[in-house]
Amino acid sequence: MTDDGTTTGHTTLHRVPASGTTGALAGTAGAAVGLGFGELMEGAFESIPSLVVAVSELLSDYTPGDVVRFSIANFGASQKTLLTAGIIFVSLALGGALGRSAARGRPRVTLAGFALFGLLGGWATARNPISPALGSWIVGLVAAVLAAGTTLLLVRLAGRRAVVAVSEPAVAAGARHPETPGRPAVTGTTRRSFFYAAGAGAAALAMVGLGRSLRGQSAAEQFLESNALRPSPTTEPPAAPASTTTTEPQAASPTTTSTVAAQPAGPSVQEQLAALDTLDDDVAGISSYVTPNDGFYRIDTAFGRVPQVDPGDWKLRFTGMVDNPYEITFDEIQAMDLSDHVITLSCVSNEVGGNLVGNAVWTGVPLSVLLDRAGVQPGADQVVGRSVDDWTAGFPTDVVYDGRNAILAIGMNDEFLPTRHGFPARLVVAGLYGYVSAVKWIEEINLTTWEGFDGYWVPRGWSKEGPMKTQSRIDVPGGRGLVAGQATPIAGIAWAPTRGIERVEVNIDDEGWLPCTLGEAVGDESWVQWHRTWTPTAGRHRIQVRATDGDGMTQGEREVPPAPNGAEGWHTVSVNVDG
Ligand SMILES: Nc1nc2c(c(=O)[nH]1)N[C@H]1C(S)=C(S)[C@@H](COP(=O)(O)O)O[C@H]1N2
Ligand SMILES: [Mo]
Repeated sequence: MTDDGTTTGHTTLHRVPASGTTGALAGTAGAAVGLGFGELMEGAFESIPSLVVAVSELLSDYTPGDVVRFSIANFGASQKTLLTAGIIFVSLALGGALGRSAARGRPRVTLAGFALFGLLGGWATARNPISPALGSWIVGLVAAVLAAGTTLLLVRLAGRRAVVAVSEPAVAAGARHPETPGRPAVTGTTRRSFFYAAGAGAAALAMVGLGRSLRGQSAAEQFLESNALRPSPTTEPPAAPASTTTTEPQAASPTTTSTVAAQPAGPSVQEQLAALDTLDDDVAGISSYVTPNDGFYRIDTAFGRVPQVDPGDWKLRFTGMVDNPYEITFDEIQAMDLSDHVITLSCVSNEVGGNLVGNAVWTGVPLSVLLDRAGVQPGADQVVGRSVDDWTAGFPTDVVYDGRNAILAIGMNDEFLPTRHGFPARLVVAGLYGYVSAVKWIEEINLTTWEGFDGYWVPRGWSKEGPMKTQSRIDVPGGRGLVAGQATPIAGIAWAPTRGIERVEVNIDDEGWLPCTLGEAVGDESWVQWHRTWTPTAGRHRIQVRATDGDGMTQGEREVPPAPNGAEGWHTVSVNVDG
């Protein structure tokens, strides 16, 4: 009793072990401090991902194929947010359980638990291909020490400050944990330990905030801020008077042969786009012909901050079954002959009617030119791209040489690639889903055999080959605001790279397929906009769309889910028309 209580008059200030609730509170706060430390380190060191992010990546990597296959998208934004939130929640809850153990007099369980946490965090961080191994382990272990230390300290503080009025006889009788007299004091203790835990929680949040503020601009962001893909038009010298002018009115259509005849090379993609008769201004609510970078869908396995690649250090290596393995720098690529291509990119996870699709002007170098320089050996029938974050995708070598655009892109819609879309360089292969081709933040192109390697999503249940299926989507009408007797557009987009779209039809209330008007498009690798005017009657209506590709194949009615090789079916919308 001597070190547990001091006698003051008729009562004893008695030390009571922290209650379970208090312990849980302490453990939760401890876990928060550990996680907060991870955020602080992420901000302080560019190559260290946050612990939460690292564990998210770990879990997503080891998610069994079946789970991933039937999940909505291969790591779209909402799935990532859910997983990250789940990890934070579970960490705090487990921290709470470990705190409870400490309060129940089993601090070793607490220590062991947090040590396991630290090992998991250290491992998750160390296995990230861009983080230093030793630093990662240190971060994990220090986080564990801080978490365990905070928990034990809070539990101890709660216990020591428990002021329990105990009558002398009760103490004399050996009542260590007096029940009835203890109640009011214990309530005070809980309040106080809540106060301490809140303090630790605030410290955790402060570390998160400090980490965020330390997180400076990456070299990639600095480069993007001060460099432009093309000199801005105002800095260009005035155009020299040419014998053939490309601005005469009859040259407005990109398909007129006179333009091509006047310029042997043909109009540039920029010129074609400027002259293109899109539906952008004609139909309210239709997807713009070119998807702006800000609005372009993003799919990848990167959690937290996307890979930040310093273009000054970066190299792309050509390896494997090639005669001349070589590497190329960002400057060297920029000095090459860059060309523009309008290519629609879609995710295999795109549901019928979904928005994991975009159309952009990609600027880059043909992959064939780069591979020829490496000298592809006979039998090397697979091209595998690998990113700085160790994501991979493979496709047949043939597609590089079959006439479609398969490019190493450094530009997207007249800008350098945004970091989210793969800065400094990525692959874009027309007609293939992103998961088998469109490697962002690429650092290696490896030539191998078809059997020699499976890209990231293949062992996770997605098809090895991913040719894009024909899809069409209704953008408008969206649902409400329609008035009977008032003409309204039915409009959207359709795509079938590299076959192109020949025809789009809509079917209203099963009354038969009606042809739609197509907007102009730059080539068959791009989507087309389509529309048709409709004057509805009052009531509920169902609209369906189907497209026919350049090979004359029409989308079928049968519904197929995205896994394992792309969704099929007619996009259908139902609308209510007011009388
Ligand atoms: N490094 C890397 N590249 C990647 C992915 C990835 O997870 N990591 N996902 C691919 C998938 S599944 C798609 S659909 C496209 C999406 O490209 P976007 O985000 O630029 O639209 O990127 C591809 N490239
Ligand atoms: Mo994808």
